[in-house]
Amino acid sequence: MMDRRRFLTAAAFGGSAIGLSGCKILDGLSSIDHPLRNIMEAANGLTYRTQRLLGGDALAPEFTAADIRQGQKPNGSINPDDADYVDFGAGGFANWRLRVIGAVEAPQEYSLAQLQAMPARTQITRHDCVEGWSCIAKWTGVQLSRVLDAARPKAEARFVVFHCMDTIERSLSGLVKYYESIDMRDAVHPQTILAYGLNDAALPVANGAPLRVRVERQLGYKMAKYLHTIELVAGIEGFGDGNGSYWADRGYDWYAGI
Ligand SMILES: Nc1nc2c(c(=O)[nH]1)N[C@H]1C(S)=C(S)[C@@H](COP(=O)(O)O)O[C@H]1N2
Ligand SMILES: [Mo]
Repeated sequence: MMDRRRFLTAAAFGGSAIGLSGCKILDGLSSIDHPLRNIMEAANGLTYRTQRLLGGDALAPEFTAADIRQGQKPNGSINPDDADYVDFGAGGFANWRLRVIGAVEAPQEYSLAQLQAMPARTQITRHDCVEGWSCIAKWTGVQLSRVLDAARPKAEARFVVFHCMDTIERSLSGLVKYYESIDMRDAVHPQTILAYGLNDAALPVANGAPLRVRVERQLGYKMAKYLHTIELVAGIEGFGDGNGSYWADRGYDWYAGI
């Protein structure tokens, strides 16, 4: 299969119509994605649809321990002062639970120890922040697909919403908690993990303790930290300002493919 970046380059140079008309020229090829149309129009539909057209399951590059040059640079919220978070942290996260709810047959609740007892996946990957920096780090966690399987998603489940404990914004209109969402394709991707370990140690508070998601084929802001609930939904318009993520609500692409 053709490398995705090369395909995108070829697509971009293959016809000026693509460049001029945005992603419209691909519309006829992506009728299977029809229910997602509104989201894709609002997001960067070219990369989203191109990746799905190509199968959507390519792996992000993985590196070796020698490629880890520094600790994972913390960004965004790095020390939540939300009361529930502070309480969980003070207790070593023993009382913290991850809830799996929404369009599922069997809602679940996990302690950190229960997640750590599930089969683990470790991967050394590069984190690319939209601000322009990258870090290679070693992440350990449980594949999201295992957690979703246990909850038995209903047929209508199309997206996974990640609810976080940190207040990312305090404005006149109130407090805003960080949230994110991905589609089921990325959710069941083998490298999409719920990480509790970073560089062979427990995930630090600054990087999202006790649990954060890794979505290795997208930009850093998709990788929600400080998780407390995973919600399966048919549509993402019911959260925040309706764009599927804290940063998408502020103008960034919902689909942040790299
Ligand atoms: N809950 C939560 N998740 C978040 C953020 C945040 O502020 N709050 N920032 C995002 C951004 S922009 C980036 S680059 C990464 C940073 O992860 P790190 O602190 O482990 O480097 O987390 C993402 N996930
Ligand atoms: Mo970021």
